[in-house]
Amino acid sequence: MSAQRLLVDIHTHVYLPRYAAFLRSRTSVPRIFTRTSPESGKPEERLLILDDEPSGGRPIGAQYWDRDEKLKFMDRHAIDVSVVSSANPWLDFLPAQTAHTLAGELNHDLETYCSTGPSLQQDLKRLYGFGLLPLVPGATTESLVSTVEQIASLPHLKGIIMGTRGVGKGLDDEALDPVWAALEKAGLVVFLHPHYGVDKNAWGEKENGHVLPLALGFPFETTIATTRLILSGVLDRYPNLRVLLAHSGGALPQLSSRLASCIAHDPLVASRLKHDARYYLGKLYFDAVAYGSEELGFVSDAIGRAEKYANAGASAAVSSAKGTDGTEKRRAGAKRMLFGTDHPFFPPLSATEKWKSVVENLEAIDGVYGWNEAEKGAVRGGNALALFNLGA
Ligand code: 5CU
Repeated sequence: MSAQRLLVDIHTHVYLPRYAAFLRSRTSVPRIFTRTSPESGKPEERLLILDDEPSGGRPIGAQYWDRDEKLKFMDRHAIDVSVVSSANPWLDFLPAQTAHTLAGELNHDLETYCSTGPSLQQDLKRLYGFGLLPLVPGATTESLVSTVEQIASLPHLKGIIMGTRGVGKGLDDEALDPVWAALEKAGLVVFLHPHYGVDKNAWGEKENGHVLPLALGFPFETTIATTRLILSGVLDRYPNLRVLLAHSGGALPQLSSRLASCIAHDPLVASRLKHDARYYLGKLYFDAVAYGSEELGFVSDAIGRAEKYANAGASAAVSSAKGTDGTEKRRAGAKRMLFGTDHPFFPPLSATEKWKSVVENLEAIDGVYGWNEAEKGAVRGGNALALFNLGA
């Protein structure tokens, strides 16, 4: 099949068997525990990962760890290639030495998961992966950098997935500079993914299940973490660092002009950045896990206009676009957007042939006004092949 027609899922998770076993050994969140099902009276496993999740947790099964289940899901949705990442909360909750050891083991496990899996064609496997770094308070630079080097040496691992806490002080912590430098040098893609959300009781008290934390809390967390990354100048210091944002960058595209304006009015940061804040959106990559065509179109607009803010200092006014009409910007922005599913999260509530979450994300790509077949194909798979340097 022509590379341009491949469907590549870059947002798809696993709890590797070693990690799932580790969660089973725990008595506090995050954990997997067994209870007697109130419906069937039989034993069933449950997953508890989010703070404040109801104590019964949620169902968990083989689709979270079994590679055959991942491949079946891919086949059912005509997904050719998946770049698989460990699901949250990664190693965040562990002491530094345990996190270091487990990261090394899980990276090897993921390499085996991918390398011993099927191939699509001679030079292209069906599975690639994002490794894990021991990003926890107390992690040494040596531990982090040596794990970057380990991942870089594993041929099927193409990046790392990380949360928003860094080593406890967020992503604008200078202690991470050697890590950004090592990732940039190794050419590994950083997949930035949320876990903590925002306070469940913010502005109200009614119980809404997982809706507020997942629909808003997760993307708001990504928005803040990425903004901190931008404000701290990381993207200026490491211009070749490739960062992929989960859930289409949350609210960052929508808020980026407001961000630029606030920077321009604040002496603390006005002279710190080389560019207007909007420029940095054009340095980032965004998954297309937004479930709506209008949202994808808007995100691509915000990415596609970034170039016009190049070299405009944070406080400089930018008055005119550089000769692109709206559709051209939208099409340019599509080069940095990549299809994803969030599997095995968001399973359908009742049996269906295809998962609504997948169908919606594909339909969203298909329906973006102004994207032609080239852009749609690129978002479905071509951009991923280029970003991760997959295939011929
Ligand atoms: O449903 C959820 O909690 C999640 C999660 O934890 N991580 C994720 O990537 N998607 C959904």
